[in-house]
Amino acid sequence: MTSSGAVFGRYNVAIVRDLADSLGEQALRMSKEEEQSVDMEKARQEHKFYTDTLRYQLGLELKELPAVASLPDCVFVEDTAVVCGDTALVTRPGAPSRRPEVEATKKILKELNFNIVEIKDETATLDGGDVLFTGKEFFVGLSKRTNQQGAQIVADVFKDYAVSTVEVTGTLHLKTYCTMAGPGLIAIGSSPHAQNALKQMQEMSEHSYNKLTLLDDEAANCVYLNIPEKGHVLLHRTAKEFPASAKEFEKLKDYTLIPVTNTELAKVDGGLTCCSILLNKCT
Ligand code: M3B
Repeated sequence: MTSSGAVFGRYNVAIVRDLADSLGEQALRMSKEEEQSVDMEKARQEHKFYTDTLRYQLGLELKELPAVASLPDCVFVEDTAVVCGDTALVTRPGAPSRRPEVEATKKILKELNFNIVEIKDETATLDGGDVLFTGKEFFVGLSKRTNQQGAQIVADVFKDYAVSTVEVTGTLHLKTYCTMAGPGLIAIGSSPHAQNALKQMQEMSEHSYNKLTLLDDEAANCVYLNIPEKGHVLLHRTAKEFPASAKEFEKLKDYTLIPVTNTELAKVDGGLTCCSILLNKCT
């Protein structure tokens, strides 16, 4: 468990995973209708910028897992584990095709000496993209991918924290339109679906949060880190992709803002948080 003095967003290790060549053709997509084809070369460039940023600009040690062709969604490691303090809960993804993805994550987390908890309950489903840790408590989205039993396991494992559930509508995962943009600062999209999720969280919480409302739901999926010597750092979607939301980010004081383009993985419902599991490894 995190000691109470832990700095929110302080990470020194990131687990990431290569893109599978099969992603473009086979990755799961929420809406099959307006199917846009993924430019795989561009997707790789964008992913490289993301991992280079974590490694070279922010100084994290990267643990890079190889892709597996039979796992088209494997780049989205966030969904495979929930890590808090020295405990790692390996998930049971809601999409059966994604379940084998957790093996590689489990192995690396074991090597990193985390206490591993696995889900034995075969009725439980849990995707990491539905688990929001605010620093003070957890919110777990009940979605197409995560169910009540899955949320209950989060509560059983991370006993030091309150765990509340949120009905997720209109999208795949809770974190599609809601993440932490800083200590006590919730980034939230402005769609009725996102606002409804926020309302549920506020009603259930004993804590009060500040909020950063973004015009575009997708822009609310951002990655906050607190890096020694740098302080607040935020990876967020670019002004080219979401101009109005980028203007909001630019108002944040005392932040190192890093715009990150994510046009290609977005076509298969991937956001910025999806592509890493951030860890604080005390050695
Ligand atoms: C997305 C998986 C896409 C699979 C992540 C959270 C927020 C914007 N085709 N997984 N964790 N979703 O995304």
